[in-house]
Amino acid sequence: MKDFVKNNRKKLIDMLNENETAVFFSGTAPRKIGDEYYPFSPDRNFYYLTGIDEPGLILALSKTKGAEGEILFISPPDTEEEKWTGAVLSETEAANISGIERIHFSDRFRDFIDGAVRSGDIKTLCYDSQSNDAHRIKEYGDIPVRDIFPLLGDLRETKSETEIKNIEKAIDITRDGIYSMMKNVRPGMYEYQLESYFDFQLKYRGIREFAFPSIIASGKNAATLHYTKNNCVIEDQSLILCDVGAAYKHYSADITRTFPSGGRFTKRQELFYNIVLEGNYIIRDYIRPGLEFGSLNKKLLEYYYKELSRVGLVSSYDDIKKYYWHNVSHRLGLETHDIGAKRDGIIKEGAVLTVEPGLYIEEEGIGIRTEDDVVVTAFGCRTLSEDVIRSVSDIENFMK
Ligand SMILES: [Mn+2]
Repeated sequence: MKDFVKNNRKKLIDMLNENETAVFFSGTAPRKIGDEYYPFSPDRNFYYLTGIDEPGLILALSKTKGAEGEILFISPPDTEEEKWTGAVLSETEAANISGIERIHFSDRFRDFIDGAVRSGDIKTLCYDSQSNDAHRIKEYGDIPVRDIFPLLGDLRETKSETEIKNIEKAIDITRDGIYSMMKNVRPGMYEYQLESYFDFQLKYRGIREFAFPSIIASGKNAATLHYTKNNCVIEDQSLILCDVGAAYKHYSADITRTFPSGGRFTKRQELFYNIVLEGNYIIRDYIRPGLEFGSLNKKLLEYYYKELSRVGLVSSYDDIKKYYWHNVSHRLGLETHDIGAKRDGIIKEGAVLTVEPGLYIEEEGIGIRTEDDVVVTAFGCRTLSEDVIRSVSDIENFMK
């Protein structure tokens, strides 16, 4: 990760104007209740630029008189606190992970800003408007500020080899968790009991971080897109939609597979399952650089209209939204719904996207989604989750 984050800093500094300093905070763990805190998760832009997973740090990147500057401010050691929570990151560790040479303690950060403003080295302070610590920028006085979040969106949209490898690793572990659920599901068990097979696989393999709360939705529960209660009994002959993801080095996998509780699809389930699966293939075939992001969903809706009217589910284009109302794709990376150049921008080579057509026929207790993760290549895309089985025959054979 060291070369990767060094390169990211270089690219960001190149995008700064003369006498601008960009400031990033690693963040803090949010308080839960009393003296309990939620697990710490680093600010993703800070992490993208340093590779460091530690609260209370500040990064300053600057361009002054044409020279590039990088300073990392870390927490000073606190021997009393360390007896409770362990040692904080040392200067050497911080330097080794990030490749940053100038490291100071964070109690000097204020002096650094004040001094640089007085000397004229800082004329504009750049900050990330989407950071949880964005409000802190006002603490440093009446300096002109500029929002640098859009530049990070540009940078983070295109993934490096290191990032693709991290996502692939997250996908591998996610696949094994899904397979464990397919192997162990029995009608009559609770959705959360099925979920525990996924959780076990992750933790057993050293993964403590989920990309997002797992959705284990059987029957009509699958029609609630972000169903995470996972507390219903799995009925015989029902479909179970599992939308799950491990995170590896904070890079997310996001995979959905839908399979029958008894190991065999009914004819009706198979009919709709195959329509969704074909939609998944059509969109993956269609993706290429230069397309408008929104065109992917249009493509799916055209196909759905043709197929769903053929089988008599819809009679007008408008009817489709009763059965499918989300989007077929989003960016994936350090965040599960990752940031990018523009919300409805153009698809770029090197971007990682999900492909996730779904169909939810609540009155029949059928909810289906088939979600894969792809990286956009020069002429199309490569499916990172290619080997996670998805056809009816592969799933039925596997579950036998
Ligand atoms: Mn998704």
